[in-house]
Amino acid sequence: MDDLPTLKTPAVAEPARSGLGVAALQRDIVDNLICLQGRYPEIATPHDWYMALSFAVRDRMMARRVATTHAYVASDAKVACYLSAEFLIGPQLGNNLINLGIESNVRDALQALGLDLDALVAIEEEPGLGNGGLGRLAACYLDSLSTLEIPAIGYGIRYEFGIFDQEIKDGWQVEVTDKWLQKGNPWEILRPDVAFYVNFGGRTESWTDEQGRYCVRWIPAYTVKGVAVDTPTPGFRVNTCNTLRLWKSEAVESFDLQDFNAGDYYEAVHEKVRSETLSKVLYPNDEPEAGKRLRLAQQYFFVSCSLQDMLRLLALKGEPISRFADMFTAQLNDTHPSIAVAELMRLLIDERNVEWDDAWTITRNALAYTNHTLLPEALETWSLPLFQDVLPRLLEIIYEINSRFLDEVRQRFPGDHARLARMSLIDEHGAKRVRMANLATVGSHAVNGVAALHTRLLEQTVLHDFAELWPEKFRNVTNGVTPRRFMMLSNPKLSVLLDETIGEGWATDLTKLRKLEAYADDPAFLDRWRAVKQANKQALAARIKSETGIVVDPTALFDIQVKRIHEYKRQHLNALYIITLYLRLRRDPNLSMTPRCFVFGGKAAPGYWMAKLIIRLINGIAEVVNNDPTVNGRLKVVFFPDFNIKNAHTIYPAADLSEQISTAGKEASGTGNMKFMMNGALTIGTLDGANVEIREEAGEENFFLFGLTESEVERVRREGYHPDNYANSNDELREALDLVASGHFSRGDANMFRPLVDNLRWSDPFLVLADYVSYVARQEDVSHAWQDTKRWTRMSIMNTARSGKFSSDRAIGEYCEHIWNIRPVKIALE
Ligand code: M8P
Repeated sequence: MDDLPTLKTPAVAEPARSGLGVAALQRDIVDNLICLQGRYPEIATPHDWYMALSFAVRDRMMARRVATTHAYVASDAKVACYLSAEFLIGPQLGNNLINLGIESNVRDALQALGLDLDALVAIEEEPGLGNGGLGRLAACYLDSLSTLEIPAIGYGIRYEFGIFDQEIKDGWQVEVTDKWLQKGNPWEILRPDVAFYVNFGGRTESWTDEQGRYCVRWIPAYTVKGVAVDTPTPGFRVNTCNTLRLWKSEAVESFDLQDFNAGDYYEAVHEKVRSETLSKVLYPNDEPEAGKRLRLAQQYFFVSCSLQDMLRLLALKGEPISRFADMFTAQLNDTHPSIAVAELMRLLIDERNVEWDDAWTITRNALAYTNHTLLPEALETWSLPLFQDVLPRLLEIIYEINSRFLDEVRQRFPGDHARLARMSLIDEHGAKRVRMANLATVGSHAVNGVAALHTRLLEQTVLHDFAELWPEKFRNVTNGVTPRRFMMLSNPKLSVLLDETIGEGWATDLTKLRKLEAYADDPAFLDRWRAVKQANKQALAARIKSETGIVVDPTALFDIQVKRIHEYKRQHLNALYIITLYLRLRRDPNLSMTPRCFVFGGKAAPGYWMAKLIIRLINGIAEVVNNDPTVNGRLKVVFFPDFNIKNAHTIYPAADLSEQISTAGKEASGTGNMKFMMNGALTIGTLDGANVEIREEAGEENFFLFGLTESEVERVRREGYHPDNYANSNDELREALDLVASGHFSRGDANMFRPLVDNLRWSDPFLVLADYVSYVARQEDVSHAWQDTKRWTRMSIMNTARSGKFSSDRAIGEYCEHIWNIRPVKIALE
């Protein structure tokens, strides 16, 4: 017995599980290793230590979480519920340490154990529960909600498999399943006590009750159970610790049992598998595919659980149903949760006996809708037969909402049949479909776009008729991102420099960064600014080397485009510019040229062939350019595999130039553009999405603008766009396209990129060729500006200094004030 390892930690006065001192942390980490992991230090793997540490950190959030929940139940403050099919929260450990303010003590505690904090932070498998910007926005908003001490709950789906991991093989994207839960997730808390039933399929029956009320009963084909899985989300240096509540689907046990007893063992197992399938996998597209029954079921599943949970909490608060909208507001993150309109009506009418008109008032007052895209192919609609099959009762309710709504439109615009057809919740052109954006708009008291330009276009195009009917419903709330994760956590060197120059406090009032302007001509400050950027570039260069084997020069201009791969985002315009530079060097090997390192990153939807071909093209260019002795290292091209939140942490801080080059009118907002700006990158960009506001804030002298405006794009299209004319009238463009078509970047295979080149020449839906000349010209200005180090550094400082508007705290402040009417609740700890 004497040989067994024992707990050899010193006695510490500070309480277990909550003490924030170094010794208490050290003791509790070892305690966890032994008591939760069943390991001891001598044999513990880094992952064991990561888990032991994470549980120790999680413990430190628990008192806050309990106090927060208690305060919300006790107070009559309204709670903001953010409903989103995606929450791309990123790795949790580092962020939690920052928000709790215990990073330095934890580092010391680990050091005493012979461990390195950064190494443990790097081990974490990130929860990839989103596709891109939309899911990340939801996560930034959770951080701001807690930091601003706003009562809030995030509601979504606990996917067992998040967004796929991307590998690059032979230049092509290969998708690998994301097994993020394999080694366990220390941040989540399973709540078997918080569970709800959700019905699917079957039919409805109606009858009239004793009071003469028309009643409907839904007899479902099957029922699934949703169980809550909570992730605490602490605010930055406040006691508030809100909850991200994700629903995991399970089989309803009694169903299994019934079938089992009846002898139908296989049916019972099938039922279980079918139920668990619901929260199995995130759809890896950022636009809908026709007829995805499971996706509709996922949406309804998480929305129904969330609304039932809100009703449960209302009862817990001791409030009557009539006060629902005073106690809760539900923000719909795009149309993905818009079935909430019909489901809340169903819960109120069918299950709580509320009259239709009262239920409708409650529903509208409680719901608000954010639109994130104008792309016609991304506007969600569901085929009517599919909808009828999966959610028969909800379709009936949608019909009733529609009939009452169209009556209202008829009164306002008598005889305007075309308008009725456009506004109807059901699209009757061809095969009938349910229009989710119309449903969300009709069922909400507020509708917002995500950047000024986007909101204007929304009001002028997709939702024009609705904006005319209810102008007061529409607002803009320009997106924002959290400076805690995207500056403090990912760019610690910059954070220290900022603290030392303008004092602490900028991270919670980002407009304070303006104070930097006073230092923009201070040579000593400029040197320090450059040193920070240089160190970040070296770190990225090292990651590039280890991930791809490519050696890049950290003193070259780092020109970066990271985002989902999509034709409208025009990664291929960037690629054409690289080819242009390459051709210039081939023509004149002695050409003096600003050395550039082009970095790309981003995933393509698995079924999006053209996006995958663009990835292949970038890798083909990289292979040629990086190995051509004529180029002699002046150009480097890197496709950084598996762009995700974790990799983003090293990429944004290392950028000199941010590529925001979408076709004007297509990118609703963009949020990567903001992350680059905060970290001192200059932007080359079109007047699209939030770029417009970034340029306004930065000053036009600190932004490289190019390309057609949204109205020019429309005009060119109207007047007939012939991309081939652009190719023929510019030698460099024609040669670049010809070189791609020749097979030069595909090891001689002249067929590989044929579809891409033909598409650009003959169709070019996103006007790549129309913007080429203007893009190249602006890139020349970039190269020129880079030569003047002092001028460049000054511009870089100005970008950070003027990025304050793009904090998600500002955005959440606007939601609170204009849409939710919610105020902070201070949380006191015992
Ligand atoms: C749409 C879908 C439609 C159907 C099924 C799945 C979908 C998944 C995602 C989306 C979608 O719209 N995705 C977006 S919108 N991704 C984004 O990044 C967008 O939202 C961001 C946050 O507001 C904006 O910054 C981006 O400009 C916008 O494209």
